[in-house]
Formats: sequence, structure tokens, C-alpha cells
Amino acid sequence: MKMTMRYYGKKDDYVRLEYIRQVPGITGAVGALYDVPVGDVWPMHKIEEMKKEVTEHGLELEVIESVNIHEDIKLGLPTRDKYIENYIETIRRLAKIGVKVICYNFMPVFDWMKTEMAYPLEDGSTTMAFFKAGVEKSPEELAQDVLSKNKGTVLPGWEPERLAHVTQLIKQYQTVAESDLRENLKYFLEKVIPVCEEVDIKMGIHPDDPPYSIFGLPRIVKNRDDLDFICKTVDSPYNGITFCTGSIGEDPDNNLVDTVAEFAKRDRIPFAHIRNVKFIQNGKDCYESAHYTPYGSHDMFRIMEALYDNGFDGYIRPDHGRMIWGETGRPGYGLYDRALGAMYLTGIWESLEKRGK
Ligand SMILES: [Mn+2]
Repeated sequence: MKMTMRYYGKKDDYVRLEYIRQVPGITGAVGALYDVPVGDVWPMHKIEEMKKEVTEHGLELEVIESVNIHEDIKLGLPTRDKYIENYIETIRRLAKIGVKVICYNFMPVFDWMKTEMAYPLEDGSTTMAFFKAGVEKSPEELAQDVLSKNKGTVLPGWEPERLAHVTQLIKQYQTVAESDLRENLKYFLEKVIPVCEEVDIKMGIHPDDPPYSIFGLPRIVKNRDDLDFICKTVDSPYNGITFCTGSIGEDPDNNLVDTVAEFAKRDRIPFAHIRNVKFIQNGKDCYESAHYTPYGSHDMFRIMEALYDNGFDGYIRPDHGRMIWGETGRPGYGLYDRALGAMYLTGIWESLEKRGK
């Protein structure tokens, strides 16, 4: 297991690599290029610059999150072949600098969805939350709302230029059923996975966040059966999952521990996002709690145990954290609570290792 933390680059991240390096147990940064338009090939000199910056700080750059998928690929438009070719070229370039895992998602229009960016908790910290009532407004209003609350920070998957056309984007999906979206993912994977096998990079699809349909958009990475379909559709260890416990865990009907165990055993989890969520009231409304099990609705020990017992040897990051100790910055991506999360998960892992199987 290798513990990592996401890093947004020196231009966009106030959390510096030297701080990340000081968190015990962390060996790598999870990076991406944020100034390359979705669908373009990543320029080699920028990839090399990012690698140099990370390694100069004593960290590894073996996981990339994300190389985003152009909307035309998800929609299955004739122009998709050009974008898939570009994607393949980016994979080849990332292999040259030693990247081992690429995280991506196949969510239409919105990469992830939270309705609250600074939901106050009793202890005075704030966190991101998802309330059903928050998506009862129009998608245009919601997009505006999220973007205006985050002025000045890069929100991956929430490019303002793209979301200016949110109405049109949603309209394009009206004729795309879940079965169509699955076919489009299959088409993409059939082209990309053979290249991944050749250059030794594992693809890890990130689940839908939240793991059910919003605004009538199709969703195909929601639960155990969806993950099973994806793994079988191109049956290769290079076609894997970024197992995000916070996303799959936002549907109380998903059995998180069993699903982690199954896919770790099938060797399909090259990368895991581990965080807790707390359901409030009835239904699926929830906030992102501290990682520690008693603060959330999921058992972090059992999740780590399921990974350990089933031979997991991939990368983990603590995913999001709350804002604590007066820190301000990009919601979910402060330093302090993610560091606590990383340390807690590393501690669990140490116990599992010393206890043995
Ligand atoms: Mn995640």
C-alpha cells in the first residue's frame, strides 16, 4: 500500500508539496495538468515539469487524477475517435515518466456533485454535503451556485467555460440511455486498455458521485453490479476501479465492505479513495465526516481490513477532508484534515500488517 495526497500544482494549490511530504507515511502526490483543455493531448514538457517538481520534493508521481474524458466520447459522437486517439497519446506520454495508474470518470456533464461546500459541523469545522433538496433547483442555477461559491479556485470537472453550456450539455444526453452510455464506455475501454497493457498503466474508473441519477442524467458506475459489468466488459487487470468509499458509500443500499473485498480480491482496485460520510435524517442526505469510524456511517477499519485481507497493493489517498483549525481554501482539499485522515488510515494499515492475516 502506498499513501498519497492529491496536489493541484504550484499555481493552483496553497497546500505545498513540502507540507504533504511532512505527513508521516505519505510517499506520493496525485497530480494532473489543469490547464490543458479536456480532449487535448497533454504536452510532454508540462508532464515532465510536473514530474520534476514532485520528485524534487521527495515524493513519487505514480498516480494521475484525472485525465478527463471528452464529452463526445461519453456521448458516442463520431468525433470521439479523434479524442480517444489523443487520450491514448497522453497515456503513452504519462508512461514515459513512470505513471502507474490513471484515474478517470464517466459521469455526464457534472463530474461530482455537492450541494453544500461549507456545511457547519457541531465542532466548528465545515465540510461538503449533499442534500437532495439542493438539486431540486435547475441545473443552471446549481452550476452557478457552486461556481460562485468557489471563485478563484480550480474545481476539477467544473470548468466554467464548459458549464456555461450546461443546458445544452444536458439536452444532448436526453437521448442517451444508461445502456448507450455503457456501450460508449465499452468502446472507449476496448481501444484504450490494450495500450495500457502494453505500457503498464492501470486505468481506474471513479464511481459516480452521488451514485444515483441526478437531473435525469444516465449514471453507470453506482454499485457492485455496475462495477462488475465494467470489469467484465474488457476483462483485464488494467481495466480497474478507483474505489471511492465516499462515492459508493453515499448510497446506504450499497454494501461497502463486501464490495471493496470482492473487487480487491479480483485485483481490480489499483487506487482507493478512502473517506467517511455521515447520513443525516432519513434517506440519502449526507455530509463528509471526519475519517474516524465513530464520526461517520461507515466502518473505516473494516474497509481497510477488506483491502488488506484481499491482497490490495495499490495506492490510497484520504480523498477529502473537512476544514479545521481555521484553514481556508479549496473545499475538501485543505491540508490538516486530509493529513489526519492519511495518518489514521496509515495507522490502521500498520495494525493490520503487524497483526498479520
Ligand atoms: Mn473520490
